[in-house]
Amino acid sequence: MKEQLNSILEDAKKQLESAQTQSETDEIRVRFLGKKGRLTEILRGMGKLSPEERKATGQMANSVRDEIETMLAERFEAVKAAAKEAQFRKERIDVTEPGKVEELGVAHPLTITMEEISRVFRNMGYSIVEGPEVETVFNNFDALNAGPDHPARDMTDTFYITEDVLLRTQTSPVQVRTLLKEKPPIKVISPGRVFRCDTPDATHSPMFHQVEGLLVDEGVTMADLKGTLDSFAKQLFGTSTKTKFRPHHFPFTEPSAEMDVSCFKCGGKGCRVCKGSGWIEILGCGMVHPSVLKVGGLDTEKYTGFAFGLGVERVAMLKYGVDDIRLFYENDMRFIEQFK
Ligand code: 2U9
Repeated sequence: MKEQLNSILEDAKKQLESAQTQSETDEIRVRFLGKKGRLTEILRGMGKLSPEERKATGQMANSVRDEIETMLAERFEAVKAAAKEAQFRKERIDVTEPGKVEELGVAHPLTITMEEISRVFRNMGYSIVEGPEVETVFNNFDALNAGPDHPARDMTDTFYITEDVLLRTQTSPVQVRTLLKEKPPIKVISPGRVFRCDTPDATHSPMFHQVEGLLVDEGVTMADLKGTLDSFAKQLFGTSTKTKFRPHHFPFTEPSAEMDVSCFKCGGKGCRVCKGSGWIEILGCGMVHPSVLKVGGLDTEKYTGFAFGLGVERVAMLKYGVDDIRLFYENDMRFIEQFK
C-alpha cells in the first residue's frame, strides 16, 4: 500500500507538471482526490487492514493527500497567473505609439472673404438673410425697377428656366422678399451665389458671389450710406483707407454711385493693383428707388433707404493678388491652402 501511495504521489506530481490550464488542474484533482479518485479508493480499502497497519497507512495517506492538495493549489495559481499574463500580452496597447493625425480642411478664400465682409456688417447691426438661387422674374427684375425693356433682362445675360423663372443674377431678390415680409426698420445683408450668362475668362465666371445690403427706415439719407460704407472700407482694408463716390446708374437706386477705395497696396501713389490711378472700384450703391420701396407697400414720404452690392470674387482677387477668377473654382489644394 505504501508503494501504491508513493506511486499516486509521483503520478500526481507528473500530471500536474504538464497541466496547462485551470480546467486541466481540476481534472487532476478529480482523478486523485475525487469520490472515485485513486487516493479515495485507497482510503476506502483501509478497512481490511490491521489496526497498526491502518494507523501507519492512514498517516501516510493523509500526508500524500496534503501534498497533492498543496501541489494542486500551487499549480492552479501558476496556470491562473500564466493565463492572465497571456491575456495582458494579447491586449497590450502601446501608449507611446503616436496618434493618427486627421487631415483638416481649410476655409476657401471666397468663404474667408465673404465671412470677413459679413462680420463687418454684423458688427454694425445687420442681419444676414438668404434665399433661393432659382427665382421669379418678378423678384429678380420687376420688383427692382428693371422693367420688361431693361437691357439686364436680355436672354444673353440671364439664365432663364422658363419665361417667369430664372437663376438669380444678383442677391437683391432676397431683399425684395424681406421688403414684402417685414416692416422697417430693415437692416439686412444677403451673401450668396449669383448667375450670369458669361463666357469664362480671367475676370468673368457664369457663377460668382455677391454680398448686397439694404437699410430702410425713417429719415435715412445719402450721408448714412456714405458713413456706413466708409466705415466698412476702413474695417476691411485698414483704417487709413480713403473712399470716394462717383455717380453711376442702377435701375433700383436713385441717386446711384460707385465707391472707390484708396489703393491698399500703394496707399494711393499708383501701382499695378490700382492700374496707376491710386483708386480701386469696390462696390455699387445708392438710395433705394421709390418704385422699389412701393413694392414693399411702404409710404415713400415716410421711409427712405440705401442699398449696396459688391462682388466677393473681385474683393478676394484684389486682397490676395489673384489674377484669374477661375482659380477659385478649380479646387486645387495647392491654391486653396495658401489662404489658411
Ligand atoms: C433692393 C434694392 C436695391 C443693391 C445694389 C448694387 C448697387 C451694385 C453690383 C456690385 C458688383 C453687382 O456683383 S456686382 O456686379 N451691385 O452695384 N447693388 S445697389 O440694391 C438693391 C438691392 C435690393 C430691394
